[in-house]
Amino acid sequence: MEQDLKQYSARIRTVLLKLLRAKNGGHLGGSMSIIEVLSVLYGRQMKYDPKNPEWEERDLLVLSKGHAGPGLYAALCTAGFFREQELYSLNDGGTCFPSHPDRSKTPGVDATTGSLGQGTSVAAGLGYGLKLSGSGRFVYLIAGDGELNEGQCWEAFQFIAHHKLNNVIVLIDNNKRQLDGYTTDILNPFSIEDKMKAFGFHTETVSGSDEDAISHAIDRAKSVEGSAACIVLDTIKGQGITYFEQMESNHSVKFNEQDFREVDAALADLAEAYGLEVL
Ligand SMILES: Cc1ncc(C[n+]2csc(CCOP(=O)(O)OP(=O)(O)O)c2C)c(N)n1
Ligand SMILES: [Mg+2]
Repeated sequence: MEQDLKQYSARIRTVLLKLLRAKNGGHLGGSMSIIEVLSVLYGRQMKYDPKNPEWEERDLLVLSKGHAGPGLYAALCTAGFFREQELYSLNDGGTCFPSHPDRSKTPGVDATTGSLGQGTSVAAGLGYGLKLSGSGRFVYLIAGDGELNEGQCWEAFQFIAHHKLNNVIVLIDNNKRQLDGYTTDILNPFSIEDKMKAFGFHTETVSGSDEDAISHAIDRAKSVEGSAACIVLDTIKGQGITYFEQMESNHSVKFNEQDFREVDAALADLAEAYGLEVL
């Protein structure tokens, strides 16, 4: 179904913030930076059926930066895979919503991830298998910029490029930060776009907060022939709330009183700007 993507992003971000508020915090920074791309994927680009999560013609998403599970759950919830109330068991014993995605537990989750790097190989294998079977389904891979420190990513990318897997759309969340600092300080990735080009990918960089730009880039990536495609998303860790964007360490936040106030203010702003349900 065609969605107003700004509105759709606001709905996903609202579900995420309410969830984190209920859990006194969590993996905020890397969840916030992928809200817009998730909005484009679930609001426009991907084929799926929330009533039939195992639908054999669906497209697949591999969230290789699995610590952003709460962001993915918020998107799946908004897409109708489960009710918001169910989400509030996040991280509890026996939950269907572990902090990192588990395909055996959560409707709509296509790949189990969390050990950084591994999802890139999963996506490569899924894409290769689908290609061999002549399927037209797409695999969307979301990897983190810090995650690219894992050598495994580069093996997988080489494989995807070598086999010209144009059914695997590689999306890199370039939010410039990883767990405990800036990527340029920890292990400088230099130009990710140049690297992916050198690996043989059709590559472009777009603003990761601009849904239309992301969607058009995905349209172009899907029509690439003869090579694989990569989109580098220029994002901000904590994207969407200035206070959290500027927070020194926003990877996993345990909310203090000020943080709760900022979350409440952001939720009120979203509700007003997008006519969302009053909290
Ligand atoms: C193999 C492995 N090593 C270390 C970690 C711990 N870890 C979790 S998130 C993270 C940083 C990831 O940074 P990035 O990919 O930039 O993701 P962001 O938080 O910016 O979304 C690290 C090192 C892990 N999950 N897996
Ligand atoms: Mg990062």
